[in-house]
Amino acid sequence: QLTPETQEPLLLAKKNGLSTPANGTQYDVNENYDGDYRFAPIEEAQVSRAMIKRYFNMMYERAVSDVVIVGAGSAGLSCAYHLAKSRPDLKITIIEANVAPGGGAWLGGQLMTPMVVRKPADRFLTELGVPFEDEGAFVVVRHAALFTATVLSKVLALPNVVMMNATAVEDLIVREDHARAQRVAGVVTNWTLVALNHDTQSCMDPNVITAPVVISATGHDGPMGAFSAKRLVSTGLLKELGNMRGLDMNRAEPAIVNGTREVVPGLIMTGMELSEHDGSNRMGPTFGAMMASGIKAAKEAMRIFDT
Ligand code: AHZ
Repeated sequence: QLTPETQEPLLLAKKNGLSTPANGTQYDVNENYDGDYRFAPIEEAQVSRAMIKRYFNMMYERAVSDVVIVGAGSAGLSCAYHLAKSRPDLKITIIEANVAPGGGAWLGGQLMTPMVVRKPADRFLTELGVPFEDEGAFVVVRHAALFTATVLSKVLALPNVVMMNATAVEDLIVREDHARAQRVAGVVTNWTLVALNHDTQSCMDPNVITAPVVISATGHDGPMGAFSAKRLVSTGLLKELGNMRGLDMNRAEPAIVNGTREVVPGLIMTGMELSEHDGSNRMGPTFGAMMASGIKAAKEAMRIFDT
């Protein structure tokens, strides 16, 4: 049956002397690489609508989410994987400012490819099926991108997860609960290209997504990093930033994992953003704490939903 959507391209095609077969038609296709490769025909507008319909339906549906994860670096993605697998009933929406998700986890340290993961966080690699070399106290993944690409592909394949990349969280929704206490109740988003241009254009208002749980995983301070930690200070919900301290792998990794928590009602913080919030050390190029902190953040979110 022709819907207006399928009918219109047909009319258009006829007018232009082209013929676009309706859905269900047997197409004259040919997967022949010797000079006769033939694609099924298409109207350009069908491509636009195939994307627009799905993307805007997704935005419509996810305007009310159960969990928003801000930032798809190693901590945010580890969190998303554990949470989405453990709670398939939760609508998990990931907002990533960059076009490419993955944060700093496409490389190890100093732009070198191997990724070091201290034990026992290697168990997460085993769960994902990422191969590694065992060096005793730690393991090494041949290429950091092998971890990032694997966790990213597994997260995106989960039916309860959606990701909007090239989209920045530029504010938090902060409401008063019955006891007049402040709680984070969602995020304010904009296309990143817009978020970066508020000083050059007037009135480019954002969009909102409400969620009872927001998990912030925006990394340490940088052009966009430590977003929620900094916003908590400017909204008066946090007195001051702790500021990330110098490198000490042995202190930094357990501090990040054990410090992963709901820092303000409705807002869980994970990964290196916590070092800015709490004033803990950085660990440099060891990624076990990012994975374990992400998993802990997922457990914190489940605890909130269970109480
Ligand atoms: O683009 C950012 C990145 O992908 C994204 N992000 C930041 N601000 C955002 C915003 N809205 C949406 N306002 C935003 N997305 O957050 C992601 C952060 O990833 P990351 O790799 O920077 O942080 P992480 O905590 O997952 O991993 C940190 C890895 C580090 S840093 C470090 C050190 O400096 O010593 N050591 C390790 C292991």
